[in-house]
Formats: sequence, structure tokens, C-alpha cells
Amino acid sequence: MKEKILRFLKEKSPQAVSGEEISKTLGVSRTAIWKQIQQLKNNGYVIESRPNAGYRLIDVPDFLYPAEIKADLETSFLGQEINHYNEVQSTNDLAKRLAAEGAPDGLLVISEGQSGGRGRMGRQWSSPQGTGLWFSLVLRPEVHPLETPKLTVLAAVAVAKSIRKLTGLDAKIKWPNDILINNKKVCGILTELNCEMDRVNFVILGIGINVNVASFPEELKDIASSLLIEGGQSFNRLKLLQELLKNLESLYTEFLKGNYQEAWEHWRTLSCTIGNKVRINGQNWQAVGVAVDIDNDGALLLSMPTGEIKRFISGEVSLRPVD
Ligand code: BTX
Repeated sequence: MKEKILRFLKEKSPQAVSGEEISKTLGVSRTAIWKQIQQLKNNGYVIESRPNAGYRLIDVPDFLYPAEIKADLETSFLGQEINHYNEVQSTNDLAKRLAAEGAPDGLLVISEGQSGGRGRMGRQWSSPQGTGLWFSLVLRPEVHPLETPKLTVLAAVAVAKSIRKLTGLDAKIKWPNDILINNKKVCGILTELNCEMDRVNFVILGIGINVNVASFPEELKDIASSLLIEGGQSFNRLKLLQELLKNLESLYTEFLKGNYQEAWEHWRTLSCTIGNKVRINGQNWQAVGVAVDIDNDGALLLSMPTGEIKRFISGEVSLRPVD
């Protein structure tokens, strides 16, 4: 009911609408409307109520409420179900638990802040309140587990495309899971898999984007940035999320049909890794070479000093000058 009233107020905005009109249109009592309006106000919506004019929506809070996300969401299943929180430890952990309990394909788990946001290999992901997009998607692709690294490629392309479209900033992809602007990380992607030998139970696709983060802790200052810092203005988190879900659903649907070519080509165009001499670090190994391509499976191909082409499926790439 609250969502319906909100939609109605938005349709009429900037005009006021009387309690009677809402009551007639939506078939609820005026007392019920009054109660829902109070709840909306408690949630941060600024609604003017005047005895003779009725209700007028003045301002919408900068929160990622499901009703706001869904209002202009152009997807058929990604983000059509949403769990929104003010603060969680990690949306990936929560989504994993919900997926194990049977959460549907496409569930969006999103939080205004994370107290224990995670990167790869147990690293921390800084996720301050109300300034970024910190979310996880539950996906249940009917593909072989070996196909799932491609999901990180799809996500990276969707993020970079969406940032470029909505901000005009030059977002680039650093293999395998970072989005950089001016060589600083503005987004990280954490893809986690739950599978059997030959089938996927679910994938948790975790995405963290520094949208309106104004400053970073000392240890991140040199490597991290935000859209706000790079663009010199704040950006609408909702619009970015909606655009991203739309782009991702389109790439993902094609991928499920066996069409991965478009995403792959986009990845290569947006890559800041290809063509550079890079160092790649694993947990107890290191290699240096020129990044020549990613292959169809999302693996990085390095041309080694010996001329041999080596294939890497994981690792941390450093783009800093290599001696
Ligand atoms: P990663 O392992 O590639 O990157 C983690 C590293 O990035 C950290 O060690 C630190 O150096 C740096 N870092 C930490 N926080 C930030 C930040 N806010 N911006 C830029 N650099 C940072 C990348 O892992 C994957 C991150 C995924 C985060 C999402 S948020 C929603 C979901 N829930 C969750 O717990 N993780 C994912």
C-alpha cells in the first residue's frame, strides 16, 4: 500500500493530491492513508500535508529503498526482488545464506553500509554508510561451473558501461575484477560460487562502487577513488544501480543463450590491462609479461619474455611500471 501511495504522489508531483482522491483511486480509508504517509515521512520522504490541499511530495530521501529502485527498473528478473538493509556485515555473506535457503534467481541484497565488506582472499572492502552501492545478486545460471568466471567479465562490462553513460567518466576495466578511473579503483567485484561437480547451485555476484564517497582512509588514498572525486559532483545512486542492472541483465541473458561474444568484445575495448607490461601476483608466485588478450573463458593471456603465451585464470595484476 505504501508503495502505491508513493507512486501516486510521484505521478501527481509537484501538484498536491487530496486524501479523498487517493482514497477513491486506491480504495483505502483516509485513516489508512494518513498512517502510511506518516511512515513515509519517518523513512525520510518530505511530504507536505495541508488541510485543504492534501498531500504533496516535496523530496525523496537518498536511500536505496526497494520501491525507489523498482520504480524505474527496466529488468524482468534482476532486482525484481530486493532485500534492503541499513547496515550489514557483508551483503555477499547474507546473499549466500539466503541463496542456501532457496532465495530466487535475481534477488538483490543491498545495504547502505557494510561493517565487514569483503574483497577477494579475505581482504577488506571499505563500505561507508549512504555513499556507495554495496550489493550482491543471487544468480542461478544453468551452466557448467567452469563457465562462471565469465560472470565477472559480464559484471565488469556492465559496471564500466553504466558509469560511462551516467557520469561521462572514463571508466576502464582492470583484469579481472576492478573498475578504474584515472588509474584508481572505483569499483570491485567479488564473484563467489556454490556448485557441484558439473552444475552450479548458485553464484553470488558482489559489487561495490564508490559513488559519493568523499574521502578514503589513509591506506586507500593512493589506490582508491570515487565517482564524486573524479567527477567533481555527486551522482544519483539509484539511477546508476538501475542502469547497471539493466545492462547486466541484458549481457547475462545473452550469455545464458550461449552468446558471450558481445560482452567479450566490450571487455577488450574497455580494458586498461591489454597491451601493457604487467606483473601478476598469485598467493605464492609471480609473473611478468605483456598482457595480450583475455580468452573466451575470461583468462588473461600474457606474452612472456621467452615469447611463450601463458594463460592465467586468477591473480592480482599490477599496472605500475614493471622493471
Ligand atoms: P579485491 O580483493 O580485488 O580488492 C580489495 C582491496 O581493494 C583491499 O585490499 C584494498 O586495498 C582495496 N580497497 C578496499 N576497499 C576499497 C574501496 N572501497 N575502494 C577501492 N579500493 C578498496 C574487490 O576485492 C572486490 C570487492 C567487492 C565488494 C563488494 S561490496 C558488496 C559485496 N559484499 C561484500 O562483502 N563484498 C562485495
